[in-house]
Amino acid sequence: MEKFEHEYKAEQIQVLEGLEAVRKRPGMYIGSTSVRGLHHMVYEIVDNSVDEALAGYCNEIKIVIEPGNIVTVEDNGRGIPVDIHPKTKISAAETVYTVLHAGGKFGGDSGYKVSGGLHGVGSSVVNALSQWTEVTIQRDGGIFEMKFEKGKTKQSLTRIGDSDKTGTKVRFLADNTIFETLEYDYETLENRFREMAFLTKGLKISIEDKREENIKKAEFCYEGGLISFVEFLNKNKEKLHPSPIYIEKGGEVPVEIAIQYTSAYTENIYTFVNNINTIEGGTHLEGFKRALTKVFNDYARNHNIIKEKDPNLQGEDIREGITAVVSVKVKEPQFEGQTKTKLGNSEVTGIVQAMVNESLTNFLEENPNVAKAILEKCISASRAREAARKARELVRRKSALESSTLPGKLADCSSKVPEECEVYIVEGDSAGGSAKQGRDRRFQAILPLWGKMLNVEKSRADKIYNNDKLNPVIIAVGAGIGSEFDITKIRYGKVIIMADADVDGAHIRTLLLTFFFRYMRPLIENGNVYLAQPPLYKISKRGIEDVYCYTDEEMEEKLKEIGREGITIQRYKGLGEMNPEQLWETTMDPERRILIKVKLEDAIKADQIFTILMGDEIGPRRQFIEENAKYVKNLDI
Ligand code: TSJ
Repeated sequence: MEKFEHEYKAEQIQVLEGLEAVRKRPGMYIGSTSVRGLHHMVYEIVDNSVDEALAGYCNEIKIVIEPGNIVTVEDNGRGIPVDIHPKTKISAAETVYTVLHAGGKFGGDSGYKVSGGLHGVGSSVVNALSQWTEVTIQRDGGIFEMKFEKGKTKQSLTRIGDSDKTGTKVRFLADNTIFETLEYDYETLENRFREMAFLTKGLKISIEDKREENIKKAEFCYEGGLISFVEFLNKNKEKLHPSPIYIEKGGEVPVEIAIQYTSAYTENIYTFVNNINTIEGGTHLEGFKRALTKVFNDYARNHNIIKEKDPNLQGEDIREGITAVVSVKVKEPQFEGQTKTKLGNSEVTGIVQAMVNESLTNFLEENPNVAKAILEKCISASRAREAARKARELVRRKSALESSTLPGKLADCSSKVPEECEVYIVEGDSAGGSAKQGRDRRFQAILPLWGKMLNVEKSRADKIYNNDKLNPVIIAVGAGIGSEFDITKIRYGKVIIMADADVDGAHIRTLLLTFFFRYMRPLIENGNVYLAQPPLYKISKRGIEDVYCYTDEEMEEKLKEIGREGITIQRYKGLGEMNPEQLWETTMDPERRILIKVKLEDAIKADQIFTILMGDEIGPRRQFIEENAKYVKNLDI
């Protein structure tokens, strides 16, 4: 008996030490303590319910955000087991919630746990990083409840009533001493849950945001799974074949893929591992691309669509206009890359490749009309690529002869050392003029943008290259575009987009981000792209220096400090309203300015928004413009 108690204490101490470690270094467990990490808390809890759904015992998950940023997640699964562990005298439920990495120990494991996926964390981490948590479980005819504060048990599992239902409900408030903000972004959550519903066929996920008087809510359930996902992504596009191609295969590494081609010129391939969006791609994407190239080339040759003497179609020709979702399940995923969203498991390449080779070949043989429609597009892409290459060679030869090739509007800097040089891409001539006068010309170059906005999605590389708005950007950056982009040739270490904080400014930002994402992705991955942040307000008062405010909140704070007596407030509607000195002081001086480094996720978001913005449908476009102010704010996070 003595020994028994001793063991009990030792385990308890271990638990407390474990969760204390989580609170000491939260970033190591949840990725970051920014709003990204905050959202991760919700995903972590929801993933437990998704696992229950994958195991086949749950078909509904409800998420509610209450005033005060309290989150509730509820499912109709079996309920976390409540039986008491004979050795620890603690219920299975409490163990799951207090012991690091305790998930999945109780059988019923789907094998490909999404929970703990990205950062290898579990519900105990959420417990440790919450001010408080309440867990309610219905099973075995009863309702059970347990409570925690900052990871410490305040009430062990207690039976509080009877119930003939089953399910698990978790209600928690994230810890404001850990996270920089507790303010969830409804849209981010909504998008993630839509995505999860697409990835788990038949699972109903609802979200409700009750924080403001006007309640936002959405409900997602897709019987078509990935097919519905691709149809959703292609909603505003012209399709080359009526329904998505769907292929799947079970086994050690289950693979599920849906593909549909459109008349667009870009490729949209989304990849997931254990339901986590691998935005940096990886071995599964590699396998998919290789198989796609091989299958279409083989088909084209076997059916004499390309002749013996003709060269093979290239991968990029075959991916022009493709929309695809690739979802794989991997037991021990290795995540690499800048944001740990790149699959590293090398065995996955061959598995996906073999599966796509076989299934897609069969599909094309059985659907010759679809094969024909896609291959026509590939061949025309290949011809356009060839024509573009010739056009570029002409340009290059010309530029080798003429010595001055930089765009006329570019006011270059005197330094030629890329690491210390910056180029500001500025919308509008008047702002461009102020920027030229206000800059430090030793290391700051200014490129004013003018001309017609180009729809990147609806244009091929040759058109992009010759577009009057984008060509100067390409030449100024100096490293080419697309597969020929060479990061070692960039002329500036920082490429800074400077646009107004209004709808037009957001438009130009979105265009440029989409362009960089599509045609100079390494520039974003390498962290060379920035957004300048001009102030929104200037507060002037006699006897003190002018105070610039970059957000509404900052302005409120500053007004509290300064008081409202004898002040004038100027609201800047655009960069053009600032004189050169003001622009330098507030937005360009490295000592004082605020620069936001663009992350790959920001660019992806811009790219998705771009499709809506440039799509032919009026509805989504108006909606975008209405929600736009918010998007600009989100980018700042
Ligand atoms: F872990 C948690 F607290 F974060 C949490 C778990 C939160 C939420 C909202 C749901 C869940 C959860 C867990 N839902 N469903 C389950 N299922 C189990 O834990 C479970 C149930 C039965 C059996 C069994 O073998 O009988 C096994 C497991 C893992």
